[in-house]
Amino acid sequence: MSPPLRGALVGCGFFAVNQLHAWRDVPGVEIVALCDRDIARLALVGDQFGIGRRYIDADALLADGGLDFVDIATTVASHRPLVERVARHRLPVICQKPFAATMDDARAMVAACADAGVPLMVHENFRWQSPIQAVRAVLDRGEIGTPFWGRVSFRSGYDVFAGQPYLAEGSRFIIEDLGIHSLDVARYLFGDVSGLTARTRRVNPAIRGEDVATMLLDHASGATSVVDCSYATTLGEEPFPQTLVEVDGTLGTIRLSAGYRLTVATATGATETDVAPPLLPWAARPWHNIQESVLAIQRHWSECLRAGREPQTSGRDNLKTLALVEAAYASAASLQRIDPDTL
Ligand code: NAD
Ligand code: 89V
Repeated sequence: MSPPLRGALVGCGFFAVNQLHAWRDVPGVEIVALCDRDIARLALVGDQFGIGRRYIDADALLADGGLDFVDIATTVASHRPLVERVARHRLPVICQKPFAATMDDARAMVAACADAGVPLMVHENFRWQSPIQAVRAVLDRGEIGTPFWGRVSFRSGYDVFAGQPYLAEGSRFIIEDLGIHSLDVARYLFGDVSGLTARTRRVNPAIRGEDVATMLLDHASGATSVVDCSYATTLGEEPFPQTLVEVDGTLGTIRLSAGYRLTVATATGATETDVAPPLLPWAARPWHNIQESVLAIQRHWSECLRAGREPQTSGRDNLKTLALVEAAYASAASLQRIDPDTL
């Protein structure tokens, strides 16, 4: 059996705890070191997971070596300096979403890792949620023929600011933080995008950025999709953090509805399946859907690293998702349709 892959995790905040739990469940991977500039957070998380090698500075972590990859779970402002530093040490690297605040920063990180000859994966996990995988499996089996229309929808009134207070502070909010996942799911299900039109609104007066976005995507395949997201939507039953999906194809339809119900309808009838994600032992509702996808993407990373394969959401691939985020903001500002390839 090959020796375990030794990883270091940089950024021990709110979400990193999920990543650390998930790494414990990925066979052949061991997180051997932690880094956070907040010494109290470093101690808390280090003690929780029994990880002794602890650093407040990523340079010191990298200088000490003994690593096979680095997993960056900090917020966006630190992504470029950290990824570039890891690339200088010629180590494979994972970077949380949003990959970058600008396309220039994202391209620079992709180039740094390519020049160093190391793999780079963006932790874009929503496509790895088992209900989304179930939708993709129906498409791949050709059951509904060729998709010509779709909708990827995330509408909620959940208080995300309690766990992630920084989300209330930026001039950009829902597209950059959550819509980025929905746009990636739309790419995953319907393919790359040739044009995007968006409208945004801020409903919650206590935050700076937009909390509602509606986007119309022209896919290169000829399909059209609507990607809509809101954190200003009060519903009878709070669906957070479910992504709902509708697909109309030439031979039938798919509906991924609230409560993780998947309905596939064709000329021969309709079937309804429960595609609820499992509740992992360390997971907690309602986050278990996201938590399971963290395990799935990290398992994918370890398999790709060992096999020398490019991960699905490599830095190179994620440039296309990030371009949709930029296109959405540009379209909302100009009220024009934007071709993401021009950004
Ligand atoms: P957080 O603020 O709770 O944690 C970030 C941690 O990184 C903090 O402890 C901070 O001290 C540390 N840090 C920042 N810069 C550093 C640096 N240069 N060196 C060392 N430590 C540094 O943030 P969070 O809510 O955990 O979010 C982290 C990232 O995860 C964000 O990019 C967020 O968008 C993303 N996120 C992803 C998902 C998902 O499903 N993929 C869900 C939630 C958050
Ligand atoms: O998944 C995320 O990126 C989170 C949340 C679901 C709260 O938007 O920030």
